[in-house]
Amino acid sequence: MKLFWSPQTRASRAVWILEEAGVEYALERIDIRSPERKDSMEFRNASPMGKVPALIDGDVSMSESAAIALYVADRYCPGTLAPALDDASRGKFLYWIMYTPAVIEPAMSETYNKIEANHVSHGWGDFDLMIRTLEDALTDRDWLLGSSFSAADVMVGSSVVFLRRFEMLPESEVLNNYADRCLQRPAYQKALALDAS
Ligand SMILES: N[C@@H](CCC(=O)N[C@@H](CS)C(=O)NCC(=O)O)C(=O)O
Repeated sequence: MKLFWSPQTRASRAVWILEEAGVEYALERIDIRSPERKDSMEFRNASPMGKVPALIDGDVSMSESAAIALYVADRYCPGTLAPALDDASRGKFLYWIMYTPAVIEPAMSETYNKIEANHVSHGWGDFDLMIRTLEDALTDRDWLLGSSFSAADVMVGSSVVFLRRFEMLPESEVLNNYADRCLQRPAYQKALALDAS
C-alpha cells in the first residue's frame, strides 16, 4: 500500500486510520507547498484534484480522507473499526464518517472566512448547530458509536483537534475531553509525530 502524504495536512487522518488498522504501508511525500511541484501520473490517477491524502492498494486507487478511512476500516478491520454491513450501528457510523466533509469543514470555513451563515439553505447548517450536534452525540459516551472506537472517530476526532488548534473550539468539556481521548491513541500520536518530522 502506498499513501501520498504531506505533513500537517488532512493526510494525517489517513496515517491515523492505517495505524489503527495495523497494516503495512509506504509513504510518498507530496510537496504541496512547492510552486515547482510536478505530480506523477500515479498520484493524479489516485487524486484527480492533486490533493492529499491519496492511497494506492493493489488495483485500488483513491483519494478523499473520509473515503480512505471508510475503505481501510471496511477492507481491513470490519466489525471493529467499521460496523458490519448488517449491524444496526452502521447507519450512525456512515452519518459520522460523512459529518466531517459534509458539515464540519464547510461550517468551519464559513465561520473562519466570516461568510454569512444560512442554516436553512446551507447543507451544513451553521457553526453553532454543527458544534451542538457533536456535543449531544458525545455527551456521556467516549466515542461516537458508544464505547467502541471506529473510523468515524478518526474523521470527527481529527476535526475537533483541528478546531481546537485553530482556536475555534468553544468552551466545551465534552468536546475537549473527546479531543484529549483521541490524542491519547498511539495511532494518532504516530500520525502527529510524522507531521512533526
Ligand atoms: N476533501 C479532501 C481535502 C483534501 C485537501 O484539501 N488536501 C489539501 C491539504 S490539507 C491539499 O492537498 N492541498 C494541495 C492542493 O490542493 O494542491 C479530503 O478530505 O481528503
